[in-house]
Amino acid sequence: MSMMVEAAPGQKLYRAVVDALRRQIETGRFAETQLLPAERELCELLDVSRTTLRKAIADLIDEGVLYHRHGAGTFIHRATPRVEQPSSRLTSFTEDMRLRGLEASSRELERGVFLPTPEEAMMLGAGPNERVFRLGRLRLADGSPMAIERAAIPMRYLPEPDSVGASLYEALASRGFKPTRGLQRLRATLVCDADADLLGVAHNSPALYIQRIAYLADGSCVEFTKSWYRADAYDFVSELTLSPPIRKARR
Ligand code: 16G
Repeated sequence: MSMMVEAAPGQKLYRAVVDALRRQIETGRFAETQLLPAERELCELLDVSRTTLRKAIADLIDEGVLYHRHGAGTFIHRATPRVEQPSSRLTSFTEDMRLRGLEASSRELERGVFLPTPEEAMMLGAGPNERVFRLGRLRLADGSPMAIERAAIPMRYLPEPDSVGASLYEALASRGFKPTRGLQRLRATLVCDADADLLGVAHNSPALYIQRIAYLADGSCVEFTKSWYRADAYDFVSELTLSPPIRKARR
């Protein structure tokens, strides 16, 4: 099985290797192990030098297609599930993934009780001395990173931060504080390098930055969360309706 590559006129040979490897990955050639064959084997397959291959692999690592694990080799990122999310429903990540038949999991980045930042105090309508519970998580679907979420909850709703397990909304619901209304702001952004590494995407990749403020039925604010969703994994879908006709007031 050879994978001969030929550079197009004006194209550098290593870029032709990038294209050839990407095609092979997309068509699932190395899918079984997710481990890229050894350098020597690939050089033979592609009939290129080590230097050319290494340059191509470095580009694919930058693009987030491959990643290197020290001492173990070069791996292919698992295909990320693409998720369509109605932007008008107040659901939790765990519920959203369950509805799609995907298993939600998290890697915890931060958990603790802090004095609020001015932004948190303002968004939560909390006093400057009212402590907040902060939870930062990398959220995964079937093991693939989807989003980074940093939530702040006034302590009075979650006095025992350790009681939060896999789902923040479940923990709030079990104390009778499930949010019933939310406001969400969404904008495009580029991820910082540290977040790109967590999300398994190339540096400077685009992301959807979302701020959610969630309220209880009595109007008090229970959650302020900032999230960075992978742009290649999430579609936020909105339903549009005609607004009801404006009636002229009768005189
Ligand atoms: C969603 C919410 C987030 C909330 C989380 C709770 C968006 C953009 N964000 O991801 O604000 O904190 O769900 O999920 O939808 P959990 O109950 O699974 O922890």
